[in-house]
Amino acid sequence: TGEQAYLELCKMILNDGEKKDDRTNTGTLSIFGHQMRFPLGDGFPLLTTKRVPFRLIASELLWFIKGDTNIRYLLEHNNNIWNEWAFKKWVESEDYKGPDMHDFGLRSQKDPDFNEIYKQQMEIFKSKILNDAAFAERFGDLGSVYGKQWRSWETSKGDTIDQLKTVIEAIKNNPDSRRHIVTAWNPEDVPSNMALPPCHTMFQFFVANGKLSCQLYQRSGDVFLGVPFNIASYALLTHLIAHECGLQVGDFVHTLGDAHIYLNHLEQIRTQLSREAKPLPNLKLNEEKTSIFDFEMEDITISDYNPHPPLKAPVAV
Ligand code: UFP
Repeated sequence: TGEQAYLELCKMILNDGEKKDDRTNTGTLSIFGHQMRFPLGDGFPLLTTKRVPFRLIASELLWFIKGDTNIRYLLEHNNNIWNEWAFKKWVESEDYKGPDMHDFGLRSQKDPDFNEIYKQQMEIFKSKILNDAAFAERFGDLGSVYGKQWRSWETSKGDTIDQLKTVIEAIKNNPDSRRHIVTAWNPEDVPSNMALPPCHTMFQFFVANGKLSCQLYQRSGDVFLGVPFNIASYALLTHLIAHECGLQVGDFVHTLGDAHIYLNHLEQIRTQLSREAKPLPNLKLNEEKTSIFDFEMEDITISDYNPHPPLKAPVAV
């Protein structure tokens, strides 16, 4: 089935991965330089060997596509995946008057009492973002993340470039071009103090036989937790752009730099590998919408998704 390429990557890392220290002090098994290919015509590549939360992937992608960098949109869609990054700015600011939150990521995993206090503060933070526009403006914005680089890349002259709109127009008007590229890696914005330098660094489109393909270069991939999201996200992006351009879908090609499994994910990966993959689900997009910039969650539907149960694992922070 269509997720075989992913399962083979997992096996390869378990067999040949080199033990390596990493920024998070968790330790990984890693390989360097790997490519997977997902023919999107065979079904939508949302893994079936464990449940992957498609709604979170779709609302995050729509957030990027809109060029939005404020977590308010995500919270309105019940999506909490970027909360910690904004929360950090708040608790480190003058405005924050609550209990000490230094190192909240590590401490909340290790200390159950602290975890309760942390969760309370996070709930306060979320409700302020949702209910107070001025607060959201100040503390909900993550700055130079994907939405900004895709839709309003800042030039040295002080104006902005809409890479996503430009690439879509080029696919329509000059499909054979070999320059259909969007880059999120902006060296000027990647000083060592940036919270999370972009993992998906650049992507390119290719048109042949009326089909649109996409290749992503991902510099670093957490193969158990991150990569299943990344595959589905770029597959969805490819479908959306093909839809707007009147093309069928070709392949999603996923190229990874450091492809790693964290040492505290090994058990979960083995469980997943013991499961039998099921048929891939199908994606349906609202035919009445033409521009991807007008898409909302209700315009995107996944059907026939009958995965194995979810598998939980700690996120390395
Ligand atoms: N990571 C992913 N996919 C993502 C994302 C993060 O796999 O979309 F945002 C993982 C890769 C790595 C960690 O394990 O997060 C980032 O750490 P580093 O910047 O040290 O590579």
